[in-house]
Amino acid sequence: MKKKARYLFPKDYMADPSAHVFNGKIYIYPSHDRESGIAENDQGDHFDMQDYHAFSLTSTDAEVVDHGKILSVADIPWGGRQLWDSDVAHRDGKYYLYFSLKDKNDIFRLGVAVGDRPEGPFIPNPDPIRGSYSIDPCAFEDKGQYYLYFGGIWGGQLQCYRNNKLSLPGELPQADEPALCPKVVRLSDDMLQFDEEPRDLLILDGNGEPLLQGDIDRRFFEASWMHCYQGKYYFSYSTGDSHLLCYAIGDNPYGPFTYQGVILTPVVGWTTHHSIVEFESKWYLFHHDAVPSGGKTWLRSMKVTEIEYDDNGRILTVEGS
Ligand code: FUB
Repeated sequence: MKKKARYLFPKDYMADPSAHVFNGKIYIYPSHDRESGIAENDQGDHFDMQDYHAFSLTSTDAEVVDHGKILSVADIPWGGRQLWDSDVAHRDGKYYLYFSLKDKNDIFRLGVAVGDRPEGPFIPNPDPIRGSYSIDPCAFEDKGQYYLYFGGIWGGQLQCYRNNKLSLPGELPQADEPALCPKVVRLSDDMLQFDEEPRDLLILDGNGEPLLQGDIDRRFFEASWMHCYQGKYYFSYSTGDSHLLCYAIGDNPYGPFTYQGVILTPVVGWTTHHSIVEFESKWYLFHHDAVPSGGKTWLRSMKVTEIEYDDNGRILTVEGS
């Protein structure tokens, strides 16, 4: 029988958990929530995080090891404020931590920091990734090539870009127009830059039409994740203001992807965010909610629960708490 979802680190507030299996252990790279006293607004100023910790565990039941601080805003030469979601990739013995951070002009960029071990420490590059923007990088390896998926609307600033160029004042499409797409880009062999212009990742409905901006229960908002299951590519994401984690399936890392359904119904708190990883032949959803903080949306706690697929490869919906 499937076990109940488990809070992973009750001692502190950690959100947006990106989980990977490195050297036979699960490593988790979350955002480190804190009480900053900044009032809540639609730009997300209250998510004012300043550092990251790395965590590991030998099984989903095992004790969670906190490896301590692996990167701080203060270490990042171009950094301004708000260390949001991050992710880590492993290539040729090095670990690459990709992160979202506002620069000194309050523009979100993606940065990269390099370490020799999965638990860090990570040394940041002196500049953000050239041509990067918005938030929520997800690193994904496929047949020896590495890709980043990214983007987030509202406070994540994706609406301020068209064709990868800043386009102010940054309006969302109308409700009956195609939704803003998440982005996908191949990384350079040294893992430090984009190797091409970021591309739109199209999410289609069952009729092959792009999801519309007004389709708030299905269109992309933020929190990209990619995993493969039985040869298919599963792109999953948050719908933000309708508080769902959804997924779409494609045949290759660039897509297009066809919308399939809900992975996780709304949790306590405004944001919902996740990663999906296979460990010892079971599949797990790492996510967060704001139950332990009494619903404070900016103080979230990371959790893990097992997920299952049906015979057609559809993910069985998990009820959020
Ligand atoms: O944690 C800050 C932001 O909240 C993340 O970058 C978003 O995905 C949302 O979870």
